[in-house]
Amino acid sequence: MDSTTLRDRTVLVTGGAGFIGSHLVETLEAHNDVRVLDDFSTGDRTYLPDNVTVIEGDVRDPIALQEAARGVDVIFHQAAVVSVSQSVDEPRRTNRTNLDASLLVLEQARQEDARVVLASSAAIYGHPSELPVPESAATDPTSPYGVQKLALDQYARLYGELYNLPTVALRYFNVYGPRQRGPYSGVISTFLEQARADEPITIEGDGEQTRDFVHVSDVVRANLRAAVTDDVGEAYNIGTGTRTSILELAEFVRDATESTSPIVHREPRSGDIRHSGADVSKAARDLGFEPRVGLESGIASLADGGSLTPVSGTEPADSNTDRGTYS
Ligand code: UD2
Repeated sequence: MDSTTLRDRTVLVTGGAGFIGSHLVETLEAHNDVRVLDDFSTGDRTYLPDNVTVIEGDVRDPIALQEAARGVDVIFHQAAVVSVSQSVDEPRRTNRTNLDASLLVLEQARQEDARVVLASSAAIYGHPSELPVPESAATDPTSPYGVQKLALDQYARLYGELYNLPTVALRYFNVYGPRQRGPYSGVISTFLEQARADEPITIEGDGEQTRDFVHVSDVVRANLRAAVTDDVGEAYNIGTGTRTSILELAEFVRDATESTSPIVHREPRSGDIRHSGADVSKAARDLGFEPRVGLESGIASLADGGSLTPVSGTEPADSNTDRGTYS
């Protein structure tokens, strides 16, 4: 199966001006009629190519959603409040965006007879009961954000079973890449900023905790595959299968930036997940998903200015090397 078969379709990307959404839009727009629904609360208009149709609005607004989704073939539902701590502070408000709006998206897709690819999360596993964690593992979220994503993930499956709606939920692990910024942007962008500013790199706890860091270009590829797979009604882990400790990560960032920033340790984050890593065999089998960007080269390319094209050596020979195109 070839993901470039997603051509000549009308597609909607909710949260299309955000970190992951905007990369997806950039890739889709080469061959498809792309619409973006975004309220620009965290997204950025400058990320959007000129030829996409922008509907400025809130994904919780049924009227805006109806307008954006009219006649589409596929909806990529990326809009969310991604901050775990915000969900702890405001469970009801974040539930409205992360869950109520997702139900609206699923309902709208029923109206339009459209496929839906939804952004789920590794957060649904909480402290994983096994490593690498397969999709069949116990789910035990430790935050409202995790509960909201778990409900979204389950609704996606249920809409397939009850209403025959083709859905695919992608359980993202720790996504990183260009355009990730802001206070909730994740450890890689924090470390890069610290190293560039010659400030200490701040490790929370002993740094032995591990994560599965996946480059946004690989996440885009997974979305494209999900848009064409016959294996609908399923959820897939989207990571790399490789775990990296935060200490190792700090060293990668120092090397990539040629920084002499010292590494300092702070109090561990309360409730931090100790280890997280994806079993990606189901995505490999059903979606033909294969992560291509290794962490060291991904960080090197970010340190280098964050070109969208994965750095050389990470692309197999058959890949499309157009800037911003992830085949
Ligand atoms: C990720 C997701 C989050 C949710 C969660 C589910 C990101 C950005 N966040 O949170 O949305 O899905 O997984 O479990 O992908 N750290 C430091 N120093 C810093 C910042 C972080 O040591 O300055 C540590 C932090 O304590 C943690 C690790 O780095 O152990 C990763 O932190 P994160 O905020 O990037 O991502 P995570 O896994 O908590």
